[in-house]
Amino acid sequence: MASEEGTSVFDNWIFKEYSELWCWLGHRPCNWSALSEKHPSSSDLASSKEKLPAARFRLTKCHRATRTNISYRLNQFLSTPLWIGLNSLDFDSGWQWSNGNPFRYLNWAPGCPSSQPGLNCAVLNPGKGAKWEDKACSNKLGYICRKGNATNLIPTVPVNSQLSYCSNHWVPYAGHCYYIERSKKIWKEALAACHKDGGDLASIHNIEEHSFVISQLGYLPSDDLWIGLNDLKMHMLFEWSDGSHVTFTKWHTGEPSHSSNLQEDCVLMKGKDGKWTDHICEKQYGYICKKKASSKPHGAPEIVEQGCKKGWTRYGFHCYYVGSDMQSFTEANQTCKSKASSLVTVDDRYEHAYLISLVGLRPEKYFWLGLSNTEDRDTFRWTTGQDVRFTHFNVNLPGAVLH
Ligand SMILES: [Ca+2]
Ligand SMILES: [Ca+2]
Repeated sequence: MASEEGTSVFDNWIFKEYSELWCWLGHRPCNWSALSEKHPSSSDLASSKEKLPAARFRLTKCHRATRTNISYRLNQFLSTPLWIGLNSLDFDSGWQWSNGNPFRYLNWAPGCPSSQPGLNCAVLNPGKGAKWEDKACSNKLGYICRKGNATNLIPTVPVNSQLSYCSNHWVPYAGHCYYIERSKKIWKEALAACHKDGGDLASIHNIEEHSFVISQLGYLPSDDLWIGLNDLKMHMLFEWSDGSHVTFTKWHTGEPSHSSNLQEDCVLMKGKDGKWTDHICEKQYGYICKKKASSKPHGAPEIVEQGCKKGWTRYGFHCYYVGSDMQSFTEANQTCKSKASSLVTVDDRYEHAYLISLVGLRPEKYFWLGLSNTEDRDTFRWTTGQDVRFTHFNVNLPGAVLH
């Protein structure tokens, strides 16, 4: 943070995150509560957990300075823009923080970010109420570093090793159930519909959950679907409707656009990558609901489990069992045989999706299928001998048959 001019005073100031400004005068640190000019109910803000960045600073504990001389110093020494971690250097995405934190709070200066190309990095401009502006990244400017523990922002995803159950149209993943509803509703009615079904509009907490939603729920590139993210309560601060922490964001290029003439307070998932965009809540779209999974099967799955032994689950005409001990392919094959079954075959993408829902909850990373080329190096066969009609090999695999 060193600056050529005014170093002695400038160096005595430290920005702490975005919510508080600390000053050092003599040997005494002074804590200033951050208030926003825009919000009249400043006492509420000051007491809330989510303090807004400082547009004005209120002196609380510093005995050696007055508001006037602090304002004077701020203007005098902190009037040059300073780089912060916000950037749009990934041209396929919207603005993001360089440390991977979710971009959920917006504090742009009026007219920013501009539509002009090439302005891909953000500065905090103390001369303009500490608001953010977009600038060409090649500018040489001062900067603010942030040190410390960001782990409180890393999601604590409960590892649910128990199988979880979802009824009817809900699809299970990691202890929750999800479904896409394409009947169009305004955001609030979509939320009410999810509530009525015992859930909430979907919240998405990490890249894995996001991938699950766009790959396993029947999500289409043509979809425009409401999710739970919104900034209805506090403008420019995005929250999940289910009250969970915002740990992850996946914005489209140029989003959130926070257009000032249109009140865009609700978030849609759209496009082939399912990225997010803030949009007008009163427009009608489909939506995604999410709820906690049950640890016990509901009525319907119990019926379909009929005909399977305890610990096995049923899909279509077959029963499935996921072994939890680590075995070689040959051992696993033997284990299945000893249970009067065979290593699994995958007939189609639906069965494939079912298997993902079975193993998605498990701590183990890899599971043997019944597919191998142990008999003939050039041909993959199912151990059951049935025809291979569906494969889902990873890119450039299988290596053995590529000569
Ligand atoms: Ca908004
Ligand atoms: Ca928008």
